[in-house]
Amino acid sequence: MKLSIVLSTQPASFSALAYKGELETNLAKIANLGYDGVELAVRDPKLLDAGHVSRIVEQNGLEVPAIGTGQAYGEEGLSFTHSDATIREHAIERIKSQVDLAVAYSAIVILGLIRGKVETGVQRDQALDWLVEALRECANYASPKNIKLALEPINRYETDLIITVSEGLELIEKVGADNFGLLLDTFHMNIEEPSIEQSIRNAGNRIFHFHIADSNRWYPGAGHLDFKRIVEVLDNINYAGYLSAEILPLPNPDTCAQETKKTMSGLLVDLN
Ligand code: LER
Ligand code: MN
Repeated sequence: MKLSIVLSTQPASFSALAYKGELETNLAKIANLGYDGVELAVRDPKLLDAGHVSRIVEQNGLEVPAIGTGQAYGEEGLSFTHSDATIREHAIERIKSQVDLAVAYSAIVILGLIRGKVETGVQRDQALDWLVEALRECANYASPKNIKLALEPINRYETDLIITVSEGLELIEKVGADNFGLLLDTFHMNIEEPSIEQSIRNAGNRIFHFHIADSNRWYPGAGHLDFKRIVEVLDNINYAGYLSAEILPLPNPDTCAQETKKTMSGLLVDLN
């Protein structure tokens, strides 16, 4: 398993971002702290100079394991389950453009809040149908480009569509695409899963990506989650992807990044 941390390429209202903007400075810091990769949170690939970003990523010897896309929902209201067909279509087009961006890094494209919610006046079954339809279209688009999509079960306070790992696994069955899997996030699992350990086992090889944050969404070690056990279980199921820190920038960005690296490297070394 390798370690990464989330950096937002644009200003964003979402709070659990250790680093925002200032790519040159922040990517150098992340590399100097010993991270293997940086997860990029991108609102709209059109707002990025992708060549420039790739050069800085490469200069710092970092990988980009995944691209987060939730800001298109948070800042612009795009969603796969909006009652307005034009907005659903824009959400799909936005994800296709994220797939194109991901090709340069062989990164996983994260589908978080862009799934939307069951809107007032919309039946749950209708929302789920729109969701499955959108996911199939995006997975079909991504497949020949060898890009994987990972849907994240997100806690009940942020959405009401796919909040648990078992709902995520049911959705995978419905979508039926090999390049469609899950992103598990310890912060959400701590709220929704009866057992974090059992849910990780149930998801098994459908775990494409993994977010780490402690129970309070601070850096691992600042709350009450048992990261030693979480890492052991991931190792047991042969998870070989990234552990990506999606954490509040507290007490400040550099300290939370340092503390995450210290705690997680210690646990990963213990596995060997
Ligand atoms: C995004 O990865 C996430 O975990 C959500 O809480 C975004 O709102
Ligand atoms: Mn997350």
